[in-house]
Amino acid sequence: MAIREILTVPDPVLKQVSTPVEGGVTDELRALMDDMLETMYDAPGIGLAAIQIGVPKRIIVMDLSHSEEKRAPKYFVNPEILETVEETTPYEEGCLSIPDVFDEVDRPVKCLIRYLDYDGNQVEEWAEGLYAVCIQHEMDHLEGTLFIDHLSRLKRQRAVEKVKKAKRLASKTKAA
Ligand code: GNR
Ligand code: NI
Repeated sequence: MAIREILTVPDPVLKQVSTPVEGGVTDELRALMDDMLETMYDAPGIGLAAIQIGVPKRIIVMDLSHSEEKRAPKYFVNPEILETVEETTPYEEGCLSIPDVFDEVDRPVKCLIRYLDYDGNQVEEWAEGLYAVCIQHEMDHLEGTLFIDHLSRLKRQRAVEKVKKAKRLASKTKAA
């Protein structure tokens, strides 16, 4: 397993639409998912889409357990949202690709999802609560959409400038 670099805005790779995995869940794909999970835990975050480490494939990992002792990793290959309910609710979101930026996004409170799991079995289930928020955030990544794309243009520009500035400062510190 290996920790990979997480891409941050304004990296254009994050805008790419990811393509479906073909040929099912292979050992090679599981190795990639293991790396994604390790990268996510290290960050730390509760979800990660493959595009965030520069791999434009429709793969997501997640762990909502918030506990290092009782880890509960979830893996999603070729996930689809089949249905959403009409009711929406705001949740304060963050993103590992937009460090230190948080804002409220309105999303449907429940969604029905279908995906292949780590063993390649097809799963269909309703997601709700934080699970629903996170899977919709990650599914957006597969379409090249970030949570700041749901905000006003001003807020989006401010967010990108904040990350750019932090990167400039970090590179200066390293050079000095
Ligand atoms: O770690 C993360 N936390 C989070 C909080 C609220 C809503 C969504 C998320 S996902 C994020 C990790 C990430 O960037 N996944 O793409
Ligand atoms: Ni994200």
